[in-house]
Amino acid sequence: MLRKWFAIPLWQRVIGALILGILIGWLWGPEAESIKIVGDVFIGFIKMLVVPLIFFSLVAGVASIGDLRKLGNVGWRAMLLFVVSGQIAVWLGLLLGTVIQPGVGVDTSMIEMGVTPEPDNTTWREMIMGMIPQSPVQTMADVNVLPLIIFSLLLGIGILMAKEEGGPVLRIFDSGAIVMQKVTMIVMELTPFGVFALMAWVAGTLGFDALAALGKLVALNYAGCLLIIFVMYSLMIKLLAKLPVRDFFRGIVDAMAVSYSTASSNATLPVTLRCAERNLGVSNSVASFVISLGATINMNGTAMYLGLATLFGAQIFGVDLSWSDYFLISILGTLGAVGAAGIPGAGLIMMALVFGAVGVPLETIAFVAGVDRIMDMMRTTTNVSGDAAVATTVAVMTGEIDREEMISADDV
Ligand code: DAS
Repeated sequence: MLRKWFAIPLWQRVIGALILGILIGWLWGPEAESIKIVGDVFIGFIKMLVVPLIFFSLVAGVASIGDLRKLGNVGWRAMLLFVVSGQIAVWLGLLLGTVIQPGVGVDTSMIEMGVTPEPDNTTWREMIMGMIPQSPVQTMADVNVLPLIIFSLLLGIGILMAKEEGGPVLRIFDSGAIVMQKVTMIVMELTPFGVFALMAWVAGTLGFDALAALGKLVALNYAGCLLIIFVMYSLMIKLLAKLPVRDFFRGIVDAMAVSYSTASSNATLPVTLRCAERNLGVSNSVASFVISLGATINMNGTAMYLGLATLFGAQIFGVDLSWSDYFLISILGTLGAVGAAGIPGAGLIMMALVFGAVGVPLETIAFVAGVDRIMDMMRTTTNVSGDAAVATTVAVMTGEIDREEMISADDV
């Protein structure tokens, strides 16, 4: 029985759980709230992964560059493209959420509200000091993602500068990153159960309007991701890398398929690296640095989603947002995407980072968690495609690409 269960691809089990959850919830009614605990346990385990995964994968990613000079030459170009594309993505999410308003008209009075976070009124000085990892262990204990990222980046660069002496530490982080990916796979096996429980709760407690609003959110998530992939990345490849766009997408189609089915940039990493090096001719050092780092910090699909989902949460709970809130969301949405690890559900957890700053209730996370996986699949495809696009563009800019290696879209 168990063997048969695990023989079914996870994403198919999740979609089945989603449909069954909606059906049972519809039939069961408001009492379905009694199984929400199963979904909350699932979300708790995903939160458990975030800190160790960011820490190990980011340090290993930076340290894998191998040569500080290359980090400078390749690094600033990659980081610039990461930040600019991330900003465009999050504003696209804000635009879609503002124009379409997917959360308007949902009655959420039935949701038992926890403590709604007050809008964060810290001054900009406090915000800057809050990003400094003054106590790295406390930063991890508080799941304070931004100072954790800074500490991880510095540690990776320190390992680089230590050269041979840094070897033993690098090996710890390389294997730690792999171990955390395996732990992630174990936790992901809980997804069907969590999705079933959360969808039964939403369908039974909040009814059809809520399901229709979630349907709009999923549709906007896909629309935003497709725009990023086929407009933003196409322009990057055509105008900056000056390469045939069709050849680029032909080269990364395997990585897109694996990222969609696994919903994990980290799990797709080996395939993305192989596509970039074998199909696009990107050099190993540029591919390994840009794509490893990108798998952890370059997540344009997630950034777009964080902007969209924050507006969705504000709309379903009737929270008014000002223009300064929009700018705060754009900054935190980009940084939240930087902090999100390349694991399934990372975007779901990063929502808490953004919601808290603008006073959107965290209950939104449980509300959308049931459909998160089908959105995450598309977000991850967008993230991975972005890693490959930036790696290819930077490789062309730094002369680290062998165009002879590049396969043509006309190849069978
Ligand atoms: N699943 C994440 C990734 O691997 C993206 C997300 O959760 O938004 O890129």
